[in-house]
Amino acid sequence: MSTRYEAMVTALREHHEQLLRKLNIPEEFGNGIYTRYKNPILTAEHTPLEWRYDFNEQENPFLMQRIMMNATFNSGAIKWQGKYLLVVRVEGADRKSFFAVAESPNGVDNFRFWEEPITMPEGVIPATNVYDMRLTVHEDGWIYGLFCVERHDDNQPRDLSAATAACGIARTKDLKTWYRLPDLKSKSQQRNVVLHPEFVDGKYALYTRPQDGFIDAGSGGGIGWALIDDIEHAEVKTEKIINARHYHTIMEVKNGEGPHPIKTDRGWLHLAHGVRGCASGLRYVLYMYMTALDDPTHVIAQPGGYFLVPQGIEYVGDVMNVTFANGWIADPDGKVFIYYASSDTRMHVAVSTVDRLVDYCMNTPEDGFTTASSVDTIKKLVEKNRRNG
Ligand code: M1P
Repeated sequence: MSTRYEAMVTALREHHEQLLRKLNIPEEFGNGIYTRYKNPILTAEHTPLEWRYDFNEQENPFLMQRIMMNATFNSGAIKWQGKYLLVVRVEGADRKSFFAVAESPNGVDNFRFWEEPITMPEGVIPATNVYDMRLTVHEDGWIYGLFCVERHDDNQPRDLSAATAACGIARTKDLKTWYRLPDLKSKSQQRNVVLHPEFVDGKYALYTRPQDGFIDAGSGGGIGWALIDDIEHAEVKTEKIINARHYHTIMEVKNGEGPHPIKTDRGWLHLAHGVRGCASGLRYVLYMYMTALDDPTHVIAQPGGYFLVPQGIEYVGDVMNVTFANGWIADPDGKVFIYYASSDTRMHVAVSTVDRLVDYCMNTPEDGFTTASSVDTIKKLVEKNRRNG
């Protein structure tokens, strides 16, 4: 290698290393519910240089990127052997998404990708694109990854953007070798399907999101629930809506379960996304709800409005005005790391605790669905504060 080339490579590696080692700082003066961290935890620039550059001077004399990366977003999360792991949706410049593991020692910075992306075995019908994995350590002993598999809709051969969405299912013991199971059978298209961590009535339980088309949730109604007899041939036979959409709310157009819910003494804590339309397009925000411990389909708390929305630079990206979460980690000490993506471009973290999130769910007023009701709720709080001096 020439001295000139060696200097170029060294500069590139140093620059990359600086980015990977950058410490993250909590933001001050938050909302008391969670603390956001200032820097994105993963961007396309965090992906390994070996995925992007050919370091052979003869074959790549200009030290060009041979394969460009576009985004790192919508990541599943798991605490694994003491490390905070994300199974990241990495998207290349060719628009194909793939899964890759990134790990951090503390959950807020120093995330590093494992050497190679995950090789996900193909299903019976190979997919064009796969994304948005939800990880579940199930009581059957496997770690499951449920994700969206996208294929061209061959019923519309002349429309090159017509697609179908279904739920892909894979399982692993070490996050390295994955075993693919048949895709979830369902009468409707499905995205945002999540495996509940426990058996319910002796069956596997899924949070579903029935949808009319690839984009359109339409008559689907909201987040559904289905019990599955056999995870190796999973089929939605009956489905009930457990978290419905409403007119003039943050989830008027669509919603979808985020990661699997966290079990607490007071019930299951759920994180989800809600979508509404506005003049600039769709707005994706995060919201929470809780369900009963003995019946994960029974909603016991539903704070009104959003929980987390894009702020500042988070508004900007490939798909503007989007926050999306499909991974969180609850530590044994009660700390909760909420991993969210902004605008289909980069990953962030916000930190809270189980106690704070339960308090948020139990004590945030519900949406009364009208202006009059919202004003009434505010006035009640003002009056309460007046009485308390
Ligand atoms: O572009 C925003 C999100 O759109 C889809 O989510 P949903 O199915 O709820 O509309 C997904 O493609 C998701 O990956 C993406 O972040």
